[in-house]
Amino acid sequence: MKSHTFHFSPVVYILFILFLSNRNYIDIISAAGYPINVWPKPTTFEWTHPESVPLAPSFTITSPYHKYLTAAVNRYVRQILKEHHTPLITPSVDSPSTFPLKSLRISVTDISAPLTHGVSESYNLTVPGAGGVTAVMTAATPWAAMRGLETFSQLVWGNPGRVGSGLFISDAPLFGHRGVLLDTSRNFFSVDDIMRLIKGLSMNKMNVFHWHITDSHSFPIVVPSEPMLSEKGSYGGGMVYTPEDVKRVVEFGFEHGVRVLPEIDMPGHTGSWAEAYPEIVACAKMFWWPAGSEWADRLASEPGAGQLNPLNPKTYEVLKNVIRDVIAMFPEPFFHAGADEVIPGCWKVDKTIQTFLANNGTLSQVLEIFINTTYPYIVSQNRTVVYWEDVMLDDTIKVDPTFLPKETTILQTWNNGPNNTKRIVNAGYWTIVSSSDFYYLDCGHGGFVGNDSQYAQKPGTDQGKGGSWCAPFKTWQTIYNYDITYGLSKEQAKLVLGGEVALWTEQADATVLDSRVWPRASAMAEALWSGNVDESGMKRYAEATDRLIEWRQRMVNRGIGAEAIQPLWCIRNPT
Ligand code: CP6
Repeated sequence: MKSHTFHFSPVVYILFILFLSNRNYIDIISAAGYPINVWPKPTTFEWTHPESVPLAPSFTITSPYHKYLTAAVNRYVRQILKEHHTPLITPSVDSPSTFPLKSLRISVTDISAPLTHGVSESYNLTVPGAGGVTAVMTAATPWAAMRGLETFSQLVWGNPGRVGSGLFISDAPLFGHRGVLLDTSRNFFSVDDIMRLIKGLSMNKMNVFHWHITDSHSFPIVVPSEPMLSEKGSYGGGMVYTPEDVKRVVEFGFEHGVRVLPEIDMPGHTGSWAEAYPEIVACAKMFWWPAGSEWADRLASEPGAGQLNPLNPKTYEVLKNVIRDVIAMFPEPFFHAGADEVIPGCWKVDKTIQTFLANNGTLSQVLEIFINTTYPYIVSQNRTVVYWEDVMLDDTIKVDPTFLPKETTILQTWNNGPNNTKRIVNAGYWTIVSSSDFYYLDCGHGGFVGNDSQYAQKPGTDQGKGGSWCAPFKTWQTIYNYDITYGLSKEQAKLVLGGEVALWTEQADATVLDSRVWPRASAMAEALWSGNVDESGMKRYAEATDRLIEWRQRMVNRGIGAEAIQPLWCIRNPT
């Protein structure tokens, strides 16, 4: 016995060392251009002996029945069998095995977990080595199983299909909120465009579609009890979302594990409401950017932006109908009520507000009246309220924090990078990070927005300089490298729910939707899923580059028009 022990110990020891050192094997082979990629990179990916097995033509996936998971399973089986993804580099690691993988068996711990913030997305996936016939996934929830299905689908390539085998993946996200904002007011997007966006989100294991539905430019959602708003305030020509359209989007979201979080921006950014109700909107249709005005350089390019008048009771008649109807259309537990960029200049031109101010009222009080009337109404319908940070941080008009109970308020940050994130969590609020210096996707190459006569009146604007109103363009590396908890303590970082990249659409419509969003949103998707640093704390985007090129290729093949980020030469000549 003793000699046996003596013989085995070094072997076990060496195996253990090999096991430890091989934990990062995927990095090594990936750096060498190994073509099986998973994006976002799983937290743990053990693949000590990279090999592959054929995928049986009769390949099936089994899971417990669940309205949405079962739909996802059926979709993934079809996709996996027909995708035939051709990697940019032919697989160099393969096993001669002809024993096919026949099935993937999914078990779910909590089948009734609802799709909400913080629901577990954690899953384990084992694909057996050659000779095994069944891959096994254990998922915490149906939504976690959808993440695992996506991972499995990315392990398959070729025609006939092969699947990476002899591997174990244990995976869960760092942040629970990983989203994309799309503005459907500045330009209209069809339901098909939106569903394609949601499809892309789920491919990237993102879980929130933040739908910035309304703004000053158009009011595209049909609110059943206030039909005039979209009748008069939409762009017309069928550019509206009916309740049936919304339902299709919401259901599509569930089938993809993506929450659809609606935003009705208020009280600012409401010029479009004035088409139906001019009396509830202050400064509507006022020409924007009058030379020297105090709001001249403040805002995103706007028509008469307009702000709801908090002192007019009629405002709340309309608002309550809108809030109630929209909440009824979106089962999502968060409701985004905007509150960004409320500016003094607009309210100050309104007669009733002028009187209020003349009687020692303040603009902050005007906003407080608004928040105090709408916020409890939203909360009474079981919604957590999301506001833009401006509501509490704005220099000119902000509310006292007592108007914003911490339990039911999330502040979405977009200014001043890590500084404002810190201010928000220091004040004890949850936050979603959409820092405009890192996460705004909208800056394309379209120059300034607006017509020449506006610019002629805007002091200091010189179109001849050829700049862009929102430069610079954010590269995928800028997005990938951003650390949304930068400078926060561990305790403070817990208040950071996650992040959203944002596509404001003054200069984007369906023709560029995919390429503006992808693959840059993929960069955030990975950073918020498994981080942007390797085990030694180094930023890993050099390693990520090859994987992202391959991933972008797969997205393109799946019908997402993701932008090219490198000439093919680079992946054919890996460094
Ligand atoms: N619209 C609304 C916008 C923006 C915001 N809110 C915006 C501001 C600055 C830039 C891009 C977009 N267009 N409603 C800010 C939250 Cl650079």
